[in-house]
Amino acid sequence: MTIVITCFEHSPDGGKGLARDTRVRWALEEVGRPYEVRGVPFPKLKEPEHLARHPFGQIPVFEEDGLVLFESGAIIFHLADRYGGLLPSDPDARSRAIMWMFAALNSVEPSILDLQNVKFAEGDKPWAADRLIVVKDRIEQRLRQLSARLGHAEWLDGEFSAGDLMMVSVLLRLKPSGILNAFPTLAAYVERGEARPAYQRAFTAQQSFNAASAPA
Ligand SMILES: N[C@@H](CCC(=O)N[C@@H](CS)C(=O)NCC(=O)O)C(=O)O
Repeated sequence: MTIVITCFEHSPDGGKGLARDTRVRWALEEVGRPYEVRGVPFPKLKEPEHLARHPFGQIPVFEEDGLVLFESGAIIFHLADRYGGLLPSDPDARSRAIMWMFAALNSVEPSILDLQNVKFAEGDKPWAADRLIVVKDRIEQRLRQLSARLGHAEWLDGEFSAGDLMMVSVLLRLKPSGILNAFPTLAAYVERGEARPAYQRAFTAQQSFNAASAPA
């Protein structure tokens, strides 16, 4: 059964690993499943062929043996649930790892996305500078709370889990802003995630894919 993931034909970040296919590639590498990649050009994202796979016309999409999944959280949970290795066997620890996946996606990622929106999509609005201050405050508050919880631990709850994979992936999106530098505990946590061989393979794969499909 071949796994196929769909990503941007040319990622807007040019292969810096910030598009959400990287987290799916990382999870696939962690659980040891080979996969193929379908690149979709930006204009085709909102066309019927892609919308049949992803109702919001986005990436990533995951396909395996007739199963089609969108939403990076759902895809990574599916991989962790089906293939093992990313969720603890102890039921309570498993629930906590899933809790951290939700925390990353629902309580940490939204303000990070707001930062990208206010910088790039809304930068020309008259209120952009004020909004930037509010959004940065919100991010920093979350990072202070997360940093306090992580403390000196290596990972969020014992062994590395899908919760860490998701949290590190979300925090990585802050890298270009430099905000993480003020949170050394979290910066070191992100570095531990990036140092994992599975992450390295995923990063290199998305980078090579982007290099190969870059316009001449
Ligand atoms: N909640 C979704 C968000 C998906 C998403 O925003 N994907 C971006 C790329 S990382 C995208 O496709 N953007 C293009 C668009 O929205 O048109 C997930 O986690 O998979």
